[in-house]
Amino acid sequence: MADQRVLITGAAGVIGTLMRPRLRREGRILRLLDLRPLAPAEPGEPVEPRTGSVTDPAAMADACAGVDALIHLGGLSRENTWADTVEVNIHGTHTVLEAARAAGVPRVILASSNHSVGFRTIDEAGSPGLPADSSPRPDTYYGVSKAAIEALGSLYHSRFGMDVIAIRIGSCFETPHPLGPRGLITWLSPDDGARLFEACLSAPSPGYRLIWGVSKNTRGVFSLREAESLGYRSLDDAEKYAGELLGGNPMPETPTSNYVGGPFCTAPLGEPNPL
Ligand code: 15L
Repeated sequence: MADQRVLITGAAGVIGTLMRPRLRREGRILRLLDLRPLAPAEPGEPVEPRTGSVTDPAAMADACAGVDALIHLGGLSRENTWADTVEVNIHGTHTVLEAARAAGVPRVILASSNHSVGFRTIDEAGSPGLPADSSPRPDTYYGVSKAAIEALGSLYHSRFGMDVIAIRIGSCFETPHPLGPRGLITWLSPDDGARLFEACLSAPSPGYRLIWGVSKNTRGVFSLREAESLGYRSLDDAEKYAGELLGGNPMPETPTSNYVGGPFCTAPLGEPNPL
């Protein structure tokens, strides 16, 4: 059987770097695209490095040739100017989907974000958690761009029959620490991230899906049912870091702690920030 070829855009970014070793499989070639330099291939690592931008149709056409599935992580990962956000995230995702369609790539997995619904509240979550298809309530221009890419994915499924799964990713870092105690709610462990991407790659005929990308965190407020229906099983829980993150104190209450998007909800619109 021919090798499976999976293209990852934004492969040198935070999630791309965490996923690269974890998505390595016998019989799979990872084609890695980024503007930035990629770490060199390890001996025997089946990768095909490509340099290019997700906004460049020629680079995307080249990257999509012969690909069985595409994981689109490339783009701006936090707040930026409206112009840059539209260009890189919305126009970029359109360019990616268009290249995938033209090349006959049957399945695309899009990195959306919790910030497409950042103004939804933890209070409204209920059981089994905030539905994965809650309508958009973006908290930033960045969040608007993520809602737009979900819509683009839906369009490409409905018009062209492509399988498209948009993942509303929580906080995917090695540990939940980078954004403080909020990570106890939003963490997607890298190993769970890989389990989720594997489920998205292998689920038979998923059509268009919108799912949460989070671990089964004790303090989680997100429904995992939709991801589980694709075969995802989370094995991690941010709670093991609660002692370090809270030092025995309750979760701090801040003006934004009831919002899914946390501090993004008050960050100045259109200004790059370190969140
Ligand atoms: C995101 O969408 C960002 O890409 C990431 O840097 C984190 O800030 C994450 O959300 C989060 O909400 O923790």
